[in-house]
Amino acid sequence: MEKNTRLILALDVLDSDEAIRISEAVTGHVDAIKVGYPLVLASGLQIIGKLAEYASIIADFKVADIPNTNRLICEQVFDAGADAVIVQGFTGHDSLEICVDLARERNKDIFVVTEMSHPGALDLMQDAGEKIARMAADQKASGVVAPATRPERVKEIRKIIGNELAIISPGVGAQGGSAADTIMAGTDWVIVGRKIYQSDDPAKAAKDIVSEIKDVL
Ligand code: BMP
Repeated sequence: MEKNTRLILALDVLDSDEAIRISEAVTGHVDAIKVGYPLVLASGLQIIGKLAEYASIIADFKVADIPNTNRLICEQVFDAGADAVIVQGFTGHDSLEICVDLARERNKDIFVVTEMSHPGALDLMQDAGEKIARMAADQKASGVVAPATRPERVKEIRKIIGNELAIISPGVGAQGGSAADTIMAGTDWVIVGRKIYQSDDPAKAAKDIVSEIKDVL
């Protein structure tokens, strides 16, 4: 994934025509499009290949199973045309390792969820987040997912993983996080969904976020 705009669109719409229309509109303003369960369950796995014409595709399936099942899932998703898969880290080193090995074989990326961006992540996940970040670094994953709603946690996670791994951060806009603050805290890409795809002018919404990012670089 090329680091140009430092913006990833989270495309959680349900209709494939709408997904294609928005993807076309934001081409050049985003470095990747994150596609997850809402769109894939509503419109089929083949949507990944269609959207890959517009940007790199990060498949957000938060894969969280035993190693063999994780491998089967990642194979399907890479075969469908995704450039990267998001996996959970809390399942442990072996479940992660099999995904990272497969991605390496295929020249693809794995991003590992550390601590999530919603308030409930503080109940259980935050305690494990730093350990998961360390594990992702040990296993040489491509990067981690860390919350834009808590830039101070992005800073902590950056200290743990160093500069070899990327950080991608959801939680900007609808969840209250700021793109500029998250970039300044050390994230590589911010992930933005509703603020872009619910806008009357998704291209302008994306452009505005990119200029906010450029202002602090
Ligand atoms: P929005 O900007 O509309 O809040 O979308 C954020 C996107 O990032 C959603 O697809 C959500 O599932 C995802 N996400 C998140 O919000 N927080 C996390 O910790 C991890 C995520 O993948």
